[in-house]
Amino acid sequence: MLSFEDSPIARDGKVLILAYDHGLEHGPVDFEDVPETMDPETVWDVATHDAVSSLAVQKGVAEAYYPSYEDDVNLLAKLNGTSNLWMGEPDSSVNWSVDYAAEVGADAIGFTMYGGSNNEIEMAEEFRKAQEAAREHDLPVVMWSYPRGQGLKNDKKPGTIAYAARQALELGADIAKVKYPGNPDSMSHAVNAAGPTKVVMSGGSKTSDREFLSTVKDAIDAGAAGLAVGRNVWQRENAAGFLDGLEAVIYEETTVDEALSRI
Ligand code: FBP
Repeated sequence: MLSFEDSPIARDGKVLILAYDHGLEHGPVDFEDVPETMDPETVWDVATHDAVSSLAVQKGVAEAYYPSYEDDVNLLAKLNGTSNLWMGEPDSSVNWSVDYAAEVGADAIGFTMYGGSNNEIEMAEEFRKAQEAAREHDLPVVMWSYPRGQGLKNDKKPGTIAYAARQALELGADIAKVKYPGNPDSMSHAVNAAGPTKVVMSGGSKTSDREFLSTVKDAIDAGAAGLAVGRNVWQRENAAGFLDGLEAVIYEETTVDEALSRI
């Protein structure tokens, strides 16, 4: 099994996953702030920044663009995903197999798990197939570990986030992508709960430069291995500059003021 440190999606033991599966998960509305981001090429170009250790996309976007970027971008194949048009209990269809993702050139796979959903059992069984196939291809496995569903009132409660991180370890993910639980102590608890599974903070909707960098800094100081972020990067006009700031906070562990000065 490939160790996390040796995997192509890690840089100095840290990760910055740029997420761009929003066209499926949320729809084109997410591209309205910076209309050029409707064109996937704009975000693939952003992903060539040194700070980005992989780009997470769905199958169609990978097929259409990865061949032109294979030398400059590490591909994280987001295997499952659902549109926002779906109104049922949280669920996610598996849209490509690990074998096919490997054929396209994936360096890692990503899989959403909605713990607590009425569909959790089926999702865990689908994850099992993907995780075991990923092991055969030596591809790291990133779980978008998002407890949600009719039984969960608050999906950012510290205990829920720690459970999400632990669920990722128990089911065999190498990296757990979790929502920030609101403070460093709770993030640290989630990191401890995940044991050898690395924990990364999920981005969320766009906030100010300082607020976002401060939260990332808190998460890193609490032991997170990095960040999986979409809107907080490519919904900024100066996405490359903001990545300079994130690079400072994540890989160099600078202060927020120093990171802000790099933007
Ligand atoms: P953001 O940083 O923009 O939140 O992206 C991370 C991500 O997990 C995406 O991969 C995904 O499309 C989106 O968030 C899902 O958001 P949610 O399900 O919370 O609406």
